[in-house]
Amino acid sequence: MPANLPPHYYELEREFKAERDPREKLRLAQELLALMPKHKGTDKLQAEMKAKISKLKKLTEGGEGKKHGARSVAAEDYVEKEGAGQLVLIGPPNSGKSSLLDALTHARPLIGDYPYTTRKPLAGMMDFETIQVQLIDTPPISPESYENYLSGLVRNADAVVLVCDLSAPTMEADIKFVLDKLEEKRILLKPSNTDAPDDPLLFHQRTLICGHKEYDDESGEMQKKLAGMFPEYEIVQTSIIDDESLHAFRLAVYNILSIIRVYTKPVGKDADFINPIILPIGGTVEDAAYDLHKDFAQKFKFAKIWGQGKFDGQRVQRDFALSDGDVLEFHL
Ligand SMILES: Nc1nc2c(ncn2[C@@H]2O[C@H](COP(=O)(O)OP(=O)(O)O)[C@@H](O)[C@H]2O)c(=O)[nH]1
Ligand SMILES: [Mg+2]
Repeated sequence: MPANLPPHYYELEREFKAERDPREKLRLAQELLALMPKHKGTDKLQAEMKAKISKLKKLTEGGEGKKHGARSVAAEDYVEKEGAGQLVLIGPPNSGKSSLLDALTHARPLIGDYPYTTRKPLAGMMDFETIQVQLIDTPPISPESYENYLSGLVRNADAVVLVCDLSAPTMEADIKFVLDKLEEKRILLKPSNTDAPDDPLLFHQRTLICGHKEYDDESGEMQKKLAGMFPEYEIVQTSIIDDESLHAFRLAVYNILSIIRVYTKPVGKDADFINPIILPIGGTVEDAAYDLHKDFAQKFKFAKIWGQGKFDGQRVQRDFALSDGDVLEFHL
């Protein structure tokens, strides 16, 4: 029985064979397995790929691999999510990724006017009003450097910030290189609110474009170039010495996450405006209850709501779609 593999399977398989980084190899193997049609003709292929996956897993976990002298691989392609969302800062060398992390969070990355100061991903929490968003600083993407774990980080994040250096005469070529490199890794950046086709070979990640070091672009010429490169994207202009621009950055990050903040109040008491429930835009009363506790989502009878465009204490049902800033009082 013929295996009938989809044409892009072979393309991916070539990449799998050439890949030397065990983590990336593992990811490719998992993709290959997912691409295999599940029928008798592929039984053997499936079994072989599963065996490879299990070997690669052992290797990347540092278990058996170590015994045979293979190098174990640190899990740098994955940072545990914290807060209301996770964004990865990427870009060419010296564009200001580490400086932004430094200005916006309590993390203290190394900053240098020489490239390749940053070697490992570093996470920090950025405050925005009542929530915190996780930012991850990363090593640069350039012809001299691409850390393989970046692909995993970018895929796993909720969104990407592409940090573009408005003071660099080579900005356009540098950014083009980043985009090409990501595409080679089958990652395409996209503006925040666009739907992407469900393509097993291409991963679309929503992206905020940041034009950094805005004061070094007095004529505004580089800003124009950036807008020309990214006509459909939201672009935020920043400088570490301009607090207003940093606030605009926080807001843009919040917007790209496409989330709402919903607060709860005990019956007869004041609302807790400190720890909002974070839901995707369109989240319902039931989703909010589920976030509190899954049993609770089954138990409650109705909720009362306070918020813009509602009567104070209006009764709402489970499927009611919430808005940012709504306050809920659950009734059992
Ligand atoms: N003029 C200006 N320089 C900046 C700004 N942000 C960072 N830099 C400088 O740009 C250089 C590279 O910064 P860094 O954060 O290490 O860049 P990274 O390689 O992208 O992490 C350093 O010399 C910083 O001081 C900014 O807003 N304005
Ligand atoms: Mg850096």
